[in-house]
Amino acid sequence: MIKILHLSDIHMGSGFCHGRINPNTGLNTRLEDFALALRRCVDSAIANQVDLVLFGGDAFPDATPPPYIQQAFAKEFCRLVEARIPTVLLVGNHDQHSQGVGGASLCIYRTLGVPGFIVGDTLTTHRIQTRSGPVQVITLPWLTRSTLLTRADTQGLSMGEVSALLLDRLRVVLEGEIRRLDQTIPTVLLAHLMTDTARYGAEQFLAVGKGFTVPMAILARPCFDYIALGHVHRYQEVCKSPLAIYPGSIERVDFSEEKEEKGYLLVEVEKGQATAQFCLLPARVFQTLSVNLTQEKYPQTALLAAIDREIIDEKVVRLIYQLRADQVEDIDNSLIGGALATAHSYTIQPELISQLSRPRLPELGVDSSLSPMSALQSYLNNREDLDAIAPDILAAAQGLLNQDPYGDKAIVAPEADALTDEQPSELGQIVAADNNDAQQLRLL
Ligand SMILES: [Mn+2]
Repeated sequence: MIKILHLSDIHMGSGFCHGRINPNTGLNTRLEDFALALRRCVDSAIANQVDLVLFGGDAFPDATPPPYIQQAFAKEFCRLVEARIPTVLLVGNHDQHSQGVGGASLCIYRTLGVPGFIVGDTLTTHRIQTRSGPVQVITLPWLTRSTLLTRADTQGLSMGEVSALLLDRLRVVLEGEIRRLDQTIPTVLLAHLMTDTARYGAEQFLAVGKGFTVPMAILARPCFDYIALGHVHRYQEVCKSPLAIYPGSIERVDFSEEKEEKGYLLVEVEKGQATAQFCLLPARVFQTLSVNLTQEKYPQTALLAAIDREIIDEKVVRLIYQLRADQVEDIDNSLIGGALATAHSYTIQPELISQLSRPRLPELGVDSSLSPMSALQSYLNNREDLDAIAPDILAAAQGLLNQDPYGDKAIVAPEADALTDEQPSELGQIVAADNNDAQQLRLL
């Protein structure tokens, strides 16, 4: 029996906007939170004397993290070298350069020849000798067009056709790996991907429009004893036989993960079966406070009372309150900030509610089967104030829709956190003037 610690989606260096500078270290507190979460995973691997650590990809927010963030990551993983625990680092979409091959930020471990460390940046089988015997790990990094296809293969094909071709190639290459497996020893597939059986999570929201999903049916082969997944940030089991699990991220990357539990997996694998135990990590708590003040006679008092009812100490707090235009003068922002001072960090988002707010456009209803472009056209037909820039908006939207998700230029809103965090998409910026409408568009 092989004992494995499986973790994923570390995203070290993300979400600095939710932290502050620690005066004792000069570091952003969110970097310290993420490093602590990783330290707890490594502590557990050592304390439980696991035979193998599998990391499911997305080490950093991008392929070129600054050295001090690389260092925070390496400092924890290197303890596994000292403990002589073999480790596989899989390359996720955040670890890849948008062009070229390979995991830029993780390849340093191969270059340095770190003993026991394997970097999974190609679809390959690794035979690993552990204290409890041999195990085979097939690494399947985030697939891009250039991983399995040549430029000539995809000439003139639509996005959908490229995805279908990529899946066909995946089937063939995976089959090749499977035929070469040693049937007598435990086998794990370690993959960074979106699968069709995954439920809603931050990365799936990001995946809208990117759309490359690998059907579980391709992966769920009886020769695999366990499928260790990465990419989706919410912990979930996506297949029972063979057992396939996303452990999720180890810390909350943004507010879309507010209600998710964070942790890692301890897995026991032997030929023909696997069992997994989810181990909770005490991640930083995120909390949204929503307060509607539009009916309040004393909005400031009501807002302070609403904050006072909550325990916000050491949490990342997002205060969203609605008020009428004539109430704006009643709110003293410094008092609100004072009331939130015990939070780890906070943001305040006032939302002005117009008393003359227009009803939603019936043609943009939720059942609508409109294409994104005709939905945008309907929206613009009802916004005379945007007439002058309507052609530009339509052209920009068409440009976004034409972007090839596997191509070199696919930089626009590649991830969900890009949409919800600091970098709004171009479309987001154009419609951001009217928040309700922006949300309506995004739902399309
Ligand atoms: Mn990912």
